[in-house]
Amino acid sequence: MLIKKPTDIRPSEITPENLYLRRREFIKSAGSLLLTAGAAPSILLGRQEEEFKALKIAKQGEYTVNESVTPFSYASTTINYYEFSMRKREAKERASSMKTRPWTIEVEGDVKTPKTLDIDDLLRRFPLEERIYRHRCVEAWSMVIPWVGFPLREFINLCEPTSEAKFVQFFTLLDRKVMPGTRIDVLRWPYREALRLDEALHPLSLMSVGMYGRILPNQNGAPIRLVIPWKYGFKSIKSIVRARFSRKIPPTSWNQANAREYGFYGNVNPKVNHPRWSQAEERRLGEGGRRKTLLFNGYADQMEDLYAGLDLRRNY
Ligand SMILES: Nc1nc2c(c(=O)[nH]1)N[C@H]1C(S)=C(S)[C@@H](COP(=O)(O)O)O[C@H]1N2
Ligand SMILES: [Mo]
Repeated sequence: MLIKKPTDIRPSEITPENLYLRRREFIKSAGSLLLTAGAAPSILLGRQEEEFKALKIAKQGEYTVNESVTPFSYASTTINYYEFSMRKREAKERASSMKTRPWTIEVEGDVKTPKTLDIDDLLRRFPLEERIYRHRCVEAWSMVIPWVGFPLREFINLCEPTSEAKFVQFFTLLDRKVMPGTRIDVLRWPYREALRLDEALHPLSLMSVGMYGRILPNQNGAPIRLVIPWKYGFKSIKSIVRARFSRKIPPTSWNQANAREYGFYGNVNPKVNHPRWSQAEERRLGEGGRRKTLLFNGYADQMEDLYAGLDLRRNY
């Protein structure tokens, strides 16, 4: 158990009660605001977000959904990052001590030549776009998040996979000193996730470096993470340090932990329930009531023939 020393508490965490309540009011009204592409999401930001550096966004990306953006206060706190803790608030607090520079990604396996990519080189190479995507956790909550990043396919092309490569597997940083959650073997560490190469090359697949116009908070996967909007959140692996290309289907942490509950695909599907709960509905954070969950999280039109002929019930 980690005890917080008074010196670890940042001034931004000390919020007078009345300020906190007014903030809640503000969030409520901001939550009902509909953002269209190009609108500055700054109205959704409060004092605590200003600590995250603003990013230069070159363009508004495609596939932006026309739904109310979830306030940053939800997106930055309703998180999952088991390396730090299985409890959301604790994970957020502990993640603040992760160092995100220097940061490199090792590229290996079925590639022309293995190489090491530096995050700052990637940021210089690829213009950043903003894409407002639906985000659906397997736990049946959802949000709408303005991500900042570049197409995953640009990253894949830079890696130069061989023509034999059929899958790409990603790994998260494993630093046991700052990640006390890894002392418990709930998952196989380092956290690993994988996609079929054609899924990774799909134009919806995003490599994200920021959200709400700013760099990613550590708890959301800084400095670089996947965002695969038609899949459950667990596929969107955080704080990536390695990409491995292969011919054979690679292991993934959740599937290794419980194959009956978490398949390789993790595609959002209201008709395929989790063995312990229904996936037919979801709670959109900041909204009352529940929404019907949509096939492929509402991106079915973009899936075209990606899964043609695949039995989605068996391949969950
Ligand atoms: N390395 C790592 N990546 C991870 C997780 C994790 O525990 N560790 N949790 C996953 C799960 S279950 C979800 S729902 C999403 C949540 O992304 P968010 O916290 O930015 O909302 O991150 C995914 N990526
Ligand atoms: Mo999740």
